[in-house]
Amino acid sequence: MKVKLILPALTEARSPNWRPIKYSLFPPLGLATLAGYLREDDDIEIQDEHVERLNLNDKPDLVAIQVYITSAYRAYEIADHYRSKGVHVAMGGLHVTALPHEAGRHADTIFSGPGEDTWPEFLRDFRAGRPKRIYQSATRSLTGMPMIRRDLIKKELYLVPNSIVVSRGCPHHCDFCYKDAFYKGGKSFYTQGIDDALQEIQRLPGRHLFFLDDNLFGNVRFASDLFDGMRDMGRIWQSAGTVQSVLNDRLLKKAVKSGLRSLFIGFETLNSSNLRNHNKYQNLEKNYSEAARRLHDLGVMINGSFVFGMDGDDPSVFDATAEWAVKNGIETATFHILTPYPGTALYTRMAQERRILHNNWDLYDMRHAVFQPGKIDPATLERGYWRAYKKFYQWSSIFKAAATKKSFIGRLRHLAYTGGWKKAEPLWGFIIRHKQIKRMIPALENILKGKPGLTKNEEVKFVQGREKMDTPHFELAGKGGVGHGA
Ligand code: B12
Ligand code: SF4
Repeated sequence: MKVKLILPALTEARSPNWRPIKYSLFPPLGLATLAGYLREDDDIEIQDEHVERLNLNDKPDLVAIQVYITSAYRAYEIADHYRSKGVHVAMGGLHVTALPHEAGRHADTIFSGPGEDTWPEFLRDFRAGRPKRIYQSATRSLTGMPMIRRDLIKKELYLVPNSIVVSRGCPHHCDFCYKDAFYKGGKSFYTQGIDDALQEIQRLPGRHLFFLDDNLFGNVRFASDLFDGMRDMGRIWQSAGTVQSVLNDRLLKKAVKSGLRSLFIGFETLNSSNLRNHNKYQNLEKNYSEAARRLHDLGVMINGSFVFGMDGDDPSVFDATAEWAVKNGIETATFHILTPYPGTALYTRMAQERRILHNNWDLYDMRHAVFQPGKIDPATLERGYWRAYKKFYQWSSIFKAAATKKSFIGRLRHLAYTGGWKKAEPLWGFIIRHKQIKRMIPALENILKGKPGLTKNEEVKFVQGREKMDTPHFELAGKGGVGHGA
């Protein structure tokens, strides 16, 4: 059977002349996971429009499309194209789960929720010639999953080919998060077996890993066993976590010993009434500065995530947030405009209050105000969002933030990382266009590596681990890299 798996891109990532580096970071892990359920003799192709031009002239037996909100219209265009040729089109992912009726108009089969239970069931039905219209995920488990078909990924097109997820979902319930809507009807937080997770890690070449888990630290026991198991692997890794998880000193130290070097943290807002309004109770009364300090003391860089436009925000929020991030030596910041994704509690509330401005999904990209904010008007919100970025990434701020680092090497690392990341977009564009991205991996990996802030004893052990890692086995594979998620 000939099967084509497609990850469509949003408009800005399709331009042959200009693609922001963030679209060349991660391969389509979800589709490679689904490919694992196909047979060895199936003819499978994965195409990711973020990094390659799609070939739409073929006629496979089955096309499966992953749909995010910002690529929904493009996904529908591709689906309509294949259906007009008589190809069976299956669609799934976050946006399909949120709006099954909308997606259903463009597909023969739609999937709600994660695909590990429904996709194999569909494949059996499809091969037997009786595929259903809708498959709803209910049984959630990562046990006994087939191997992810990483061999189908064009690794040379990505800066972070070693992305990995060892859990799904998160134990929290922030009202703006896609999570509760996506996992409705079953478990909303579950992990792989620890041995399976460690084996998956061991199979990955190179030294650098990026865990894309929503909250890698969400199950303390699992995380603790995972970090123990990774301790002597000599890896360098990045992931996402909460402020709460960082304040768990023991777990954090274990993470650092196992190679944590950069963490994406959902600070979201410095205003506690905002936290309450959005169900982000896990951040309440947590000392953000203390969390940042602990990470920096241990040599871990921070990508701080902040959301603008919550009801408690007034026009001072943009400067105040950027200044806080600089003062606390945050290396990279990701600012977002609050975006009510359909299916979330936030969307329902905003719709009831008649505050949704439009449903043009292209603009639901966290850079546009698509709802009426409380104390600011939408235009001010958008302008303030860009101003915060400008303020945070101007050289004077970068130097100021770097100056908070205790050692000279720490300051240098900050400058190299932040400067290289945001100030070099044109260079990244050139590198992507000339398909040279994998040449950048070792340089970036070196910056990321840094020096963990451990005690003398801990450091001796760490260096021993690193020496083990610097064997030809790892160097030959030579993959790895650096980067941050959405
Ligand atoms: C990595 C990542 C990216 C990467 C790359 C995406 C990629 N290559 O897949 C980059 C940096 C490019 C990116 C960009 C953006 N991202 Co992003 N990203 C993620 C992240 C962190 C991980 C995705 C992942 O790999 N998950 C692990 C795999 C195993 O799961 P999966 O992909 O969901 O696939 C499973 C199911 O969805 C399902 N499934 C999916 N497709 C299909 C199809 C069929 C037929 C079937 C049966 C099943 C099925 O089965 C799979 C196995 O269970 C998620 C958060 C998250 N945890 O998912 C955010 C997330 C997907 N991103 C998000 C957003 C908003 C964006 C941006 C708009 C941000 C921005 N302002 O630029 C852009 C635009 C993306 C686009 N193209 O439209 C939102 C999506 C919201 C929504 N409702 O769609 C998320 C959920 C983050 C969040 N919490 O808000 N992102
Ligand atoms: S902590 Fe993060 S992943 Fe978990 S529900 Fe909140 S926003 Fe979503």
